[in-house]
Amino acid sequence: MFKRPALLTEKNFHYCPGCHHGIMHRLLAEVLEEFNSEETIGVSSVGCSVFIYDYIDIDWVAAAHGRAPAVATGVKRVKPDRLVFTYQGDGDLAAIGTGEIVHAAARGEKITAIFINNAVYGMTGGQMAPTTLTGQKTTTTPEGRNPAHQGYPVKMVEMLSVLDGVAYAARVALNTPKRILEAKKALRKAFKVQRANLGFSIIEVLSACPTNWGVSPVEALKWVDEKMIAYYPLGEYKTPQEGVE
Ligand SMILES: Cc1ncc(C[n+]2csc(CCOP(=O)(O)OP(=O)(O)O)c2C)c(N)n1
Ligand code: SF4
Repeated sequence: MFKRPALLTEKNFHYCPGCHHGIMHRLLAEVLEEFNSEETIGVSSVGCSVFIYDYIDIDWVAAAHGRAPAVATGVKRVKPDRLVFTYQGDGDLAAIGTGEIVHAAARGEKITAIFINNAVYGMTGGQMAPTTLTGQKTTTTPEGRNPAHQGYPVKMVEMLSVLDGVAYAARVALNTPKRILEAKKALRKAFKVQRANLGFSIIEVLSACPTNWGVSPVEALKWVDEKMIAYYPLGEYKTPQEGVE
C-alpha cells in the first residue's frame, strides 16, 4: 500500500513547487527503511536542502559548505559499523567542496555521496555552478554560459569513476516515474556497496530547479530530458563485478 515512509517527519517541505529535492528525500527515507535506520548517520550540507535533518528522522551531522565528505570520513572512521552518507548540491560538492569529494573518493572512504545536480546555486539565487550547461542563463551568466569565459560544465561521476577508491558511481534522474524507480535502485545499490565495504559510492541525481531555471514545474521535467540528460548521460559509470546486485 502507498503510504508515508515512517522516517519522513510530519514537517512540510519548504521547497519550491516542482523542486526535486522532495522526491529525493522520499526515496532516501524509503531506502533507509530497508536498512537499519538506527545505524544510519547523514551528513547534511549547505544549500536549499540545509534543513534535510528536519525531514528525515535519523542521526545527522551538519557540515559547513562543501565539507560534508571530510566530516563523513571522520564519522565513518570513528563508527565503521554505521551507514554514513552525505547529501550535497552541485555548488557544495562540485565547487567549494571539489577537493573534499575528490580526495574522499580517492581514499576509498566507505561512505556514500548523494549529489544533487540542478545546474545552479539554488539557495543563493541561481548563480552559475560548475555544472551549469553551456548557453544556460543564470544570474551571473545573463548572456548564457560561454565556455570561452566560464569553461565547460563539469561531469562529476565520470571524473570520479576513474579513481581506484570508487566502487560505485551512477547518474540518475527524477523526471519520470520509471526514472524515479531506477534512482531508488541505484541508491539502494550505493548503500549495499558501502555495507559490503567495497569503497566509496556516489549517485549523481539530475534534479529540477524550476525557480532558477525560469520555467514551470512541468516544463522543468522536459528541460531535464532535453538539456540535462543530453549533456549528462544517465547510467552506471562504475559498479562492482560481484558482491552486490
Ligand atoms: C563557506 C560558504 N561559502 C558560501 C556560502 C553561501 N552559500 C550557501 S548555499 C550556496 C550554494 C548552494 O547551491 P547548491 O550547493 O548547488 O545547492 P542548492 O541550493 O542548489 O540545492 C552558497 C554558495 C556558505 N554558506 N558558506
Ligand atoms: S530554489 Fe531550486 S533547488 Fe531551491 S527549493 Fe527552489 S526549486 Fe528547489
